[in-house]
Amino acid sequence: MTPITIALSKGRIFDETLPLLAAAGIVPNENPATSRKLIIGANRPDVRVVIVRATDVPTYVQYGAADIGVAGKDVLIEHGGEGLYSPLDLGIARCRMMVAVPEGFDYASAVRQGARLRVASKYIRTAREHFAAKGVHVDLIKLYGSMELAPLAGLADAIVDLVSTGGTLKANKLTACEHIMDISARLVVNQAALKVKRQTLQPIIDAFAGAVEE
Ligand code: PRT
Ligand code: MG
Repeated sequence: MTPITIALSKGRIFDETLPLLAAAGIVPNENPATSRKLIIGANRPDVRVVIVRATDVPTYVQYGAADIGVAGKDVLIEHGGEGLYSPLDLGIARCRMMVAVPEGFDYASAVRQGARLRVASKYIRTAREHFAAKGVHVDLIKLYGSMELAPLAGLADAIVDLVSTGGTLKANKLTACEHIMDISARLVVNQAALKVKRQTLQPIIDAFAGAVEE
């Protein structure tokens, strides 16, 4: 039996991947939400799950420290996808990448007037491509979290962030003014592992694909 390693982040990615794993006959022994373990065994002795930060999933898979993983499209775009095969949109952890500004800020007219906007985001690559395609002049400021604070504290005019219910924007008196893209999580596979461990990996990929289609 070839052992395989699956990289997941705790929280919504882990929770929403559980039914897909179950379809492949894989049941993790513990939930990282309650366990502090970073390596979790499963009902199948040949399978282990490593718990990493969401942004680190593509890196673990790229270098072969994990054979497969689940990562948001947002994370994959910022990573660049080198060495990764990404065969499946899993349709989980859905949200939208949006531009947001303080309530009352007239984004459309600022853009029309060719104003240079300061935009804070964790998603610099996505933001750069979006504004370049629209011909909007921006200075991008890299943040690692709590983007919603940036306009309130005077750090930026706008943010690029993920929006799900819209509750976080609302609570901070921000409003979404532009849709950049829909986001969902993808299966990522190490390209070399797919060749060497195909007998073990392909049935898992197929089971995920079947579960997604339902
Ligand atoms: O939380 P941590 O800093 O450890 O890492 P992370 O935020 O990268 O991980 P996690 O588990 O929060 O997100 C993992 C993946 O879930 C992301 O890469 C996205 O692909 C996806 N996802 C889906 C989301 C959301 N929905 C989401 N709503 N990721 C983050 N959010 C955040 C958003 O950034 C904002 O702060 O939730 C807030 C907005 O939510 P609403 O419901 O108030 O609009
Ligand atoms: Mg988070």
